[in-house]
Amino acid sequence: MKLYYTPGACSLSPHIVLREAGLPHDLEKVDLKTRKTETGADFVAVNDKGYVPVLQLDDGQRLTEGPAIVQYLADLRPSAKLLPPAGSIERARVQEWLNFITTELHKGFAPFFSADTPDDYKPVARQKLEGRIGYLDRQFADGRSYLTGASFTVADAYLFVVLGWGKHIGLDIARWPNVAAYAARVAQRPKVQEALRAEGLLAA
Ligand SMILES: N[C@@H](CCC(=O)N[C@@H](CS)C(=O)NCC(=O)O)C(=O)O
Repeated sequence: MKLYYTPGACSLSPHIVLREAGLPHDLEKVDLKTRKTETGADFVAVNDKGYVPVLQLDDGQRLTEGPAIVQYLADLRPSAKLLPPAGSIERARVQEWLNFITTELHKGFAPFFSADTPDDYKPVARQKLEGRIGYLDRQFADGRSYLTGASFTVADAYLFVVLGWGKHIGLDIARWPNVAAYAARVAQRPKVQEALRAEGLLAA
């Protein structure tokens, strides 16, 4: 399997999941500005949508959309317990979080990364995003270690990555102590550190 990724982008989520699941993989870095990969390949020919992540399977098929990729990966290695069994309410809870992260948080950050966003929309977008992070903070107030309880799941990999973008837009997550403690906890996981190092985001 090969993951097309850009350092620190949402592709870091499946990257963490690959390592947490112990799945052998290759990585190919993508420059989102030039749309070229590190081998000089045209990334748009890899994914016509033009964005990471892309998971290329050994038979050549390509899977896109982060939430779909992480569930696929977790199901390849059930023993890693990154996702409860299909059909269970626990599985639906993880999917509930994945959907929240992708629509309310990931895309909540998107206006700040786009040069086309009108300046007068930014305070509106920021207020909405801050409200969503406040909701997260209230959820973690019950002392849970991870989003759905005591176990790390694929949703935690995704949330950790998205929270890391706060620093790029002047949003200090220390304002939400439970969320900040959670992010620090995930950052300590050996496989998370391994992924960060492999993307050049943490000193070797
Ligand atoms: N719906 C996609 C969105 C992926 C996405 O937003 N990728 C960003 C990086 S975090 C990207 O590659 N953006 C470049 C672009 O859209 O041109 C998913 O959930 O995987």
